[in-house]
Amino acid sequence: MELTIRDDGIRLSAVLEEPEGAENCPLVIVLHGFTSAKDRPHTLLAAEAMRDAGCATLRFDLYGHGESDGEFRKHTLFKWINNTLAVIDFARERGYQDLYLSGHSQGGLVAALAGGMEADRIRGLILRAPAFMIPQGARDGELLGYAFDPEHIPDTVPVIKGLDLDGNYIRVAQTIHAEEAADRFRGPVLILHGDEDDTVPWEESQRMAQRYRDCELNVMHGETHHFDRHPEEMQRIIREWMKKRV
Ligand code: FER
Repeated sequence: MELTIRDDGIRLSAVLEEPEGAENCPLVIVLHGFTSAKDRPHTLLAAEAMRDAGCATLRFDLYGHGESDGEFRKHTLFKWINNTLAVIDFARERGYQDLYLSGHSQGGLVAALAGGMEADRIRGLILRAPAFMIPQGARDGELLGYAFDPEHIPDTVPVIKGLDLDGNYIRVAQTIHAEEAADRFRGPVLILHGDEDDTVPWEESQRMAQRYRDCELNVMHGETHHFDRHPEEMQRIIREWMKKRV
């Protein structure tokens, strides 16, 4: 079912999918990554695995991405966190109480941050290649290979050819500490990370996995940032982990 969820004035485009014959099932809210959208193949496959385990899924486009409102260059981690809090409120108003957050890369980081804020409402986290290093990169002056002076932030940050970010993206990211969010979260966490991910090093997931109280880390051999080498293995790991909780 296609939905529009409002985060104040911003319209977020979302898709709610419920598994066959399941009532009172858990709901997983699924976040995509930087420059991505809710309907990319690996995100569809991850959501499918969650439904196979008996969960409903709510995929949505974050600010400045996909079919949601907002300009790409104006997106920040704060806006993405706010979007996620609005989607959690929406899910609760719909009667879903057993809520999980899942995200890929930058969406994985945001799922972890929102999970720390809503530790009393979010049962568990499923993070795929979470980009835990963005805040430190912003403080050190390096994002996606683009170098800048972290104390004199440029107005425009050309992180990817043809795609500019506003300097406020960096200003926001510099203030964020994912470690605190991990310390606040009490539920179970599943992290999947490919050891051939050349966008986000898997060692970041290892460092954060040690920080969570209850975390299963799957370092997938030969897998890339977009889980396109062994998608069935990614699905199997998610399905098995989720099945234990439904
Ligand atoms: C960065 C590393 C990773 C970054 C963004 C990402 C803007 C996000 C990747 C993704 O979501 O796929 O330095 O800076």
